[in-house]
Amino acid sequence: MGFSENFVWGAATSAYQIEGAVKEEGKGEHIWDVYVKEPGHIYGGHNGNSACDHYHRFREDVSIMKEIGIMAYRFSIDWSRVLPEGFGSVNESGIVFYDSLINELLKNGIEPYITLHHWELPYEIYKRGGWMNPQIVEWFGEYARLIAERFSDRVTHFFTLNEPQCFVGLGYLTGDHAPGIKAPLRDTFEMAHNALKAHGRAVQMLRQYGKQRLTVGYAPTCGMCYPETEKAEDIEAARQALFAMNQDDRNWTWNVSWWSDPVLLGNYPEEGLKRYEPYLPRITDEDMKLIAEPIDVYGQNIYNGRCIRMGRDGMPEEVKRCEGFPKTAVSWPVTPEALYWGPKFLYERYRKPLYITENGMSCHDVVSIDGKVHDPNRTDFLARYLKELKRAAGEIDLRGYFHWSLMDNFEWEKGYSERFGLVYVDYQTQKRMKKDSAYWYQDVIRSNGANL
Ligand code: GCO
Repeated sequence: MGFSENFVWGAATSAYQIEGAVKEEGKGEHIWDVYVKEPGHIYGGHNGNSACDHYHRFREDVSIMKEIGIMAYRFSIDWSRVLPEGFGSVNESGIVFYDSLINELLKNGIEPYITLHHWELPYEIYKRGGWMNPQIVEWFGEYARLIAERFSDRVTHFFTLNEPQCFVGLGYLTGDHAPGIKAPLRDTFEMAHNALKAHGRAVQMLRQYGKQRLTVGYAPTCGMCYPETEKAEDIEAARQALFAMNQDDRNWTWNVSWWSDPVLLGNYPEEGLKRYEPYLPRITDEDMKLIAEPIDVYGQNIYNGRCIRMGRDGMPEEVKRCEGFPKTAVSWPVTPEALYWGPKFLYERYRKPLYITENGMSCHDVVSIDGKVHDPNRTDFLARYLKELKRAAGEIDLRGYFHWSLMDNFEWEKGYSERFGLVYVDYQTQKRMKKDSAYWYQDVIRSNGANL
């Protein structure tokens, strides 16, 4: 077995992390444009004002994708670039940019996959309560309608939300991301509920205003789990741990089922409804029907996972990592098993065709004395992870894999200190350079993973 013959090999980015041009041609402000201005929020005082200057260099970036053989490109639309206030008047220059990007991709035989929201919340909507304001459901729906009306004649793949766990959890629980608020738990559940309703409303509007049959998905992330051994009890322990609620309420957003059961099964998990009862908003049957608007595919961003075994007490327990456990430059653990067990567990529960919408790692990439960027850690990481994914591909309906990221970019609160790209970016000159891993990935794509 192996990857299906029409398996999609792609790469992913997001608007604020690569575009730059934050004040150009009518773009409105979003919460990250504001958040980066405050000292102390971003490593080194970095910001996305120029980023990778993709707004002006997108044609060059598309040609690099073509050279690598990338089949699909997952990018996000900056909501405030096309709707500066978040609603109301359209910024036609913003539309022209995404129009040109889509046309360039199609001209080069690369399939566009649009993410509607990758954390770029318009500041005018934030000022009106943002995710706390139930009106955001309609505002997000109207935004989705605009995108469907303008681009669905050429784009048929859409993901609604990227990682609500992050934009709610890091934005409003820990405050490590924009807008940097430590909100009351009660508020974060209200925001989460509104975000899920907004997802459902966007699905409705994409269906209603789509110019053709669209494939609509959703791209959450999670704290993945994998079993210490392949003994049945350890596998069951890992499955239970993956879909259980987080034991620390102040980190509640890092679970899968609270964010995906409503979308794919039509209900919040019972365990959460009990545990979080003191913090829950009013939840109606109508809300749950909207959230569960049928989607076609499920995305998941998987970077690593926790190792779980069944404890003597019959409860799942996490296995402590040994000293010197492999980790990436950003100190994330290297756990290839997560890319077999994650897809397997998720497909078992949701029975929905799956994309890995993000996976990759950060390295201390530099231009070597020979003028090349050698990143053996990344090719080793990818060889291990994709081998595990290939095993999953033989067992579930696995549609595609988007490497995070196409190119080095603005890594949120870490600024430009972390490099995740297949393509090296010199931020002073904006020169791009394919790393060794880009050539390796090219062979994976050409052989459809036969070389793994
Ligand atoms: C995320 C975001 C990406 C990150 C990437 C590396 O998953 O956090 O979708 O924007 O840059 O994951 O952290």
